[in-house]
Amino acid sequence: MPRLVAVSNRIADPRRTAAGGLAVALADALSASGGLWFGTSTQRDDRAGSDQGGEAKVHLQRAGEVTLATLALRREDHDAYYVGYSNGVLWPVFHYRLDLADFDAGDIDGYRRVNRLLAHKLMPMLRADDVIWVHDYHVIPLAAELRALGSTHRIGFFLHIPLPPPLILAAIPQHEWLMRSLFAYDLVGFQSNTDLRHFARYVQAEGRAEQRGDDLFHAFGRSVRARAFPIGIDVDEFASLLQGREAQETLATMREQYAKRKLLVGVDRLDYSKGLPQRVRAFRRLLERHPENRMSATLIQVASPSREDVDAYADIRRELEGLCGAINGEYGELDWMPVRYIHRTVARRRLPGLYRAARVGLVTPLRDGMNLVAKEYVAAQDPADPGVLVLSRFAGAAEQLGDDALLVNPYDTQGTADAIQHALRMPLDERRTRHERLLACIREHDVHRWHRTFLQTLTEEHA
Ligand code: ADQ
Repeated sequence: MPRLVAVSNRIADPRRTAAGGLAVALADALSASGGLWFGTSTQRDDRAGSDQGGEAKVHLQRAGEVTLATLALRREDHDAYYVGYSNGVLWPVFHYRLDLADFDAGDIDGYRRVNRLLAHKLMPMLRADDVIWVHDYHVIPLAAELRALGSTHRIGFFLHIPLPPPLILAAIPQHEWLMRSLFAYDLVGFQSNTDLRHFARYVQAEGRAEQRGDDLFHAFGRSVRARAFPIGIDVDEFASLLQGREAQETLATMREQYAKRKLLVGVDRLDYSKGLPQRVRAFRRLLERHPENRMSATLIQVASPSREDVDAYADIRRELEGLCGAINGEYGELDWMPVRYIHRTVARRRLPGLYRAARVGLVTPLRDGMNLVAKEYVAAQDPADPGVLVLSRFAGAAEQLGDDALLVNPYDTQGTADAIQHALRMPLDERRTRHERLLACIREHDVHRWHRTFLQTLTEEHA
């Protein structure tokens, strides 16, 4: 079996359960074949050269069968590549938020420079038959940089976030260069069929690509295979976390504290793509229009701090805090607060207990590549008395779970409030039937299948 080399902006120790979605998924794939995981470090090193690498040294660490390799960037490079271009341009535009993008001409140079640097540092660590799997929007041009250094490896790319329609993508001044970079890969994977269709439309219109067969695109003198590979979770790992001490403690505490209430839960990174203010407004509308929920329905919203060095994130935090304070002020009683807002990361071992205690799981992003919280919520429910998933139609997960979750348009406050009311009132039989189908779906499309099918398709290319 060839060695797997995974590349992503951040890496994590696969032996720790603290890590979230991507980390869990990659750890699983890497431990199957043994491998190398390469990314940038959280440390800054101002002596490190840029571009070709200068003095910068890769730090190596063993973690079981996996070698973790990290590179410290200069502050200036990190700011341009990560804060500036990746999170100031690509993240908002790929989530359809042109209004939040900051097209600072300088940042693209830093983005290119860091990708070139990563390629220069990775190249000497590669063996001839390695298979390389590159992850996410921070490192789109990595394969092109590796090819420029002579790499003939099989290289695949997976985009964890959505790909917007061509006219939105075209707002990025360097859109053509970015999309052309994808043709340096052998296989490009998207979360959903919607994203794949956007890719096909873009390359046909802007790159005059020819589509050969279902998933083979030819443009810019190269061919690339593109497909949807919806990411999943490790359902059994999640179920075993639920049996653990921390999850059981959390479940018991929640049940005791909220014995007479109905809990709704939201768990997100504090990000403007997650639709948090819209969610809280819908909850407020629920209390306003359906007053029987007062003194009962209680929303626990956990929002972990994220990218606090990007301005738009400070704005969303202020807005959310203001809304939660207002709703508690308006509807709260001495013995009941409608919203508990927690600006923190909950330990992964506790999460299943929190999900299980909640009658309704609220996953209402304005746009999301997939959204693993939706799947985790389903995995944590008691099949005999399960909660109901209220899911945004704009999450990638809606393509798979849309028939049995209650789908909402998060911009529609009244519609979302009505769906929450429906969820709170749903009879047991219907909850069971819906949950059974949702669970079967997330089991079938779990994380093992995700990496197995991606890597099989990538290696078949050259068989
Ligand atoms: P994210 O935007 O981070 O991921 P998501 O898919 O929801 O979103 O995954 C988040 C992970 O972090 C989940 O495992 C969740 O349990 C955990 N998490 C989130 N908030 C937390 C909190 N407050 N406390 C503790 N844990 C928390 C990106 C894309 C998604 C895509 C994933 C995987 O934006 O669309 O589904 O990658 O491809």
